[in-house]
Amino acid sequence: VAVIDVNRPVMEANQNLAAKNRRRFQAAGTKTLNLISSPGAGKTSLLEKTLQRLKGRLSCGVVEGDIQTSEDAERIASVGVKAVQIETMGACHLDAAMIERASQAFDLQKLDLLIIENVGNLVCPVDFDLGEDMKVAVLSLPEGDDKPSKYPLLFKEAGVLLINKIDLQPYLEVDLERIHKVVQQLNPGIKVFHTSCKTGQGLDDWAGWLLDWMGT
Ligand SMILES: Nc1nc2c(ncn2[C@@H]2O[C@H](COP(=O)(O)OP(=O)(O)OP(=O)(O)O)[C@@H](O)[C@H]2O)c(=O)[nH]1
Ligand SMILES: [Mg+2]
Repeated sequence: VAVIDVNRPVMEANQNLAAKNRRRFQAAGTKTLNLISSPGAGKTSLLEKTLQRLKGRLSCGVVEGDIQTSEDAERIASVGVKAVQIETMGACHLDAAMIERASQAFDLQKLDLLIIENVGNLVCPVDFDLGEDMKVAVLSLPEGDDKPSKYPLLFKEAGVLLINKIDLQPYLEVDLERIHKVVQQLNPGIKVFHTSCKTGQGLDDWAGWLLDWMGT
């Protein structure tokens, strides 16, 4: 019996386009991040806070991915950073072709850092390389301490994990030690920050680490 893997051609095409994006970004000297989390973990909030801290240090641009609406791009624009919205109209992740198109809106030669906020989803976005330099995972405390073991791939592939909404810890029965233990097992090299967009905890440390990573 011949079994046809219908996923393979799609993934190969994406991989080729991602490689093309990566070459274009590298040639222009633009570093890229792919921000991934469940819906509502705080990606856009973290972006707003991070971009405020990078102001005057780096020239940044943002690509926003959502199933519908341009609300997130408007939030980013209101902190004074150019943002392009992709509405996937049902697709649960961004792909390299979408990024190729959206990134045409930027003059990459003048851009130090392009941050891509993926569609809120802990699973599908991880499978689609966009041509980024690094994946940044966000896990918010209310999601529970079992998420890294139940959805391991993102935590394996990310260079950084932001454990967000840390201000809610007193109200939740979440075992933070368990999150750290599982994440370390999955990915010993990962850098982890505790962050809160409410209290500001961890945001200076994260932004400082990012500036170091950028080589500034
Ligand atoms: N208490 C608390 N609330 C937060 C924090 N960060 C974000 N929020 C709230 O969480 C909600 C979702 O935040 P967003 O930044 O929109 O989350 P997102 O991951 O961008 O959401 P999608 O783009 O829809 O996937 C908002 O009501 C934020 O105000 C935090 O650190 N602490
Ligand atoms: Mg968002």
